[in-house]
Amino acid sequence: MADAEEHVPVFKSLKDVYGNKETLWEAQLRYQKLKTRFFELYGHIPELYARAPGRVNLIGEHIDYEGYSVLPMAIIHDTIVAIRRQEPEDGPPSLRVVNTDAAKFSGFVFPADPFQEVDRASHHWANYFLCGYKGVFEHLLAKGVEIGAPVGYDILVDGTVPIGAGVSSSAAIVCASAIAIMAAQGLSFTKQEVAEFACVCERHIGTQAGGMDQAISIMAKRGVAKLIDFNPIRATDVALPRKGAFVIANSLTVSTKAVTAASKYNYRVVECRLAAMVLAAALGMPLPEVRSVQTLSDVEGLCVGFAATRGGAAAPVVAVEATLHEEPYGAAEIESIIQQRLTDVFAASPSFLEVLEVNRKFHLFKRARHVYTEAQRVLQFRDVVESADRDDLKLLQLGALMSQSHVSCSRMFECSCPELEELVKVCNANGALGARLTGAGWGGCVVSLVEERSVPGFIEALKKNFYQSRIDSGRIREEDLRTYVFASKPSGGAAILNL
Ligand code: NG1
Ligand code: MG
Repeated sequence: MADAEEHVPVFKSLKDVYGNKETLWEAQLRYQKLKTRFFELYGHIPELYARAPGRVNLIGEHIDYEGYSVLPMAIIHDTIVAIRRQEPEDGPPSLRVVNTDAAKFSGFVFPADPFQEVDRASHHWANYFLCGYKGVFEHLLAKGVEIGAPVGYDILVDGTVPIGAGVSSSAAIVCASAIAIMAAQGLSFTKQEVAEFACVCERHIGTQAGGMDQAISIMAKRGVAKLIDFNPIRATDVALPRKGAFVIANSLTVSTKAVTAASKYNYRVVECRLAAMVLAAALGMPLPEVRSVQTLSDVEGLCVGFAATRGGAAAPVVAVEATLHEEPYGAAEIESIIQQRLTDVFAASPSFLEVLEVNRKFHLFKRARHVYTEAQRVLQFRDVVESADRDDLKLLQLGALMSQSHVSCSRMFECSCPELEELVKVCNANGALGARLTGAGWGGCVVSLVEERSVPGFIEALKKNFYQSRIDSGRIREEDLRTYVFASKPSGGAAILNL
C-alpha cells in the first residue's frame, strides 16, 4: 500500500496544491495576504505554511469508530497554518496563535509546553491548534524520541472550511497544525503516522471520534475519493464515475453533536459499545471476554457463525434482529446481561461517564442495525464504482446507496434534524440521484450525487426551494450563497508549502 509509506509532501509552488486556474489565482491572493498579515503581527515573514483540507463523506457514517471502512473525499476548502519558530531575542518561548478572522476568533497565547492540558471547559477554536501541537510530541514520546527544551512559535491560521457543517473544519485545523509543527521542528512523518496520531490527539477536545476525518485530510489525492480502512489506517483510491458530481449544501443549522455532557456524538459511541457487548453475550461469548469487546466489528465473526445458514453478508443484521429487542435498553437490564456496572465499563473515560450521567435509555437495536448495514453499503458503493457497468447505471446505483444511507442515519441512528430532512427532500425533488446528510449530522451539510451536466440547474433549484426564504428573512446574505452550496471534485491532501 503505497500511501502507508509516503511522507507528508513538501511543495515549493501553490500550483502543486491548487489545481485549476481560478482556485490558483484565489490561493495566490490568499497566501499573499496571509504573509503580509503575519509580518504586521510578528515583524517577520512565516518560515513555512501547512495546509490541510476539509472533507465530505460520500458514504459510511458513524462507523469509523466501530472499526468499519468509510468512503470520503477531500474538498478544496482548507485551513492554512503559517508558522515561524521564535528566536531567543523574541523573549521567553510561547505559542502565539492568531486567526485571520480576528472578529470571530480571538487570539491566544499558550505556554510553550507540549504536555499542557487542553481546557475542555472553555470550547474555543485555538484548542484545535493545541491538539495538533500536543499530538506531535505525544507521538515522538511514543516513538521513544527524546524531547528537548520547548521552543516557541508564532502562528497565523486562515480557514475556508465551513464550520459546524459536517465537513470537518476541526480535522483540517488539527492536521494543518500538527504538520506545521512537524516541519518547523525539522521533522518528516509518513502520512499514516500523522493520520493515526492526529485522530488520537483531536480527542483532547472531548469528542471520542473515529479516524476518518484526519485520515482523508492527510491521505487524500486529487481526482479520487478514498476507501479508508482502520487498524491500521490505509487509504485506497476510488475513481468516481466521470459523469457524476457531488453537490454539498449547508442546512444552515450548526451541528449540535457538541462537546457538552450531553454530547450526542459520545452518546452514540457509548450505545454502539453497549450494543456490541450485549450482542456478544447473546451470541454466547463467555462473560470475561464480553467485557473486552470494544466495537461492533469485534462481534462480526460471532454473528457470521450464528447466522451462517441464513446470513451471508447480511449475517450481522440477522444476528441483531434475532437477539436484540427494538425497545431501548435501560442501564439495569444491560448490567444484568453483561454482569458489569456501566460506570465500570467506561471508567477510563470521563467523556463517557458524562454520557451515563445524563442518559438513561440506550437504543442498541437501532444503532447496531445502522452500523452493520452502513458498513455493507460502503463496500457495495466501492463495488459499483469498480464494476464494468456504464457510467449512467453506476450513478443510479450509487445514488440509491446514498439515499439508503440517509434513511438509516435518520431512522436508525437518529442523527438527522428537521432542516436536514427538508434539504434532503428538496435535493431529491430536484434531480439528485441520491442525497444524504454527511458527517456527524444533527445539522451541517447534505451531499447529493447529480449528473455533472445538471449541476448549475440543481444549484439554482436549491436556491429557489431552500435558500431563498432564508435570504428573504435575513438569515443569510445572497452574496454568501456560494459558501453554502457548491459542487466539489476530489481535492488533494495535506501538505507543507515552502514558498
Ligand atoms: P464531523 O462531521 O467532522 O463532526 C464526525 C467524526 C468522524 C465520524 C463522523 C460520522 C469528529 C472529529 N469526527 O465528523 O470521525 O465519526 O462524525 O461519520 O468528531
Ligand atoms: Mg469535526
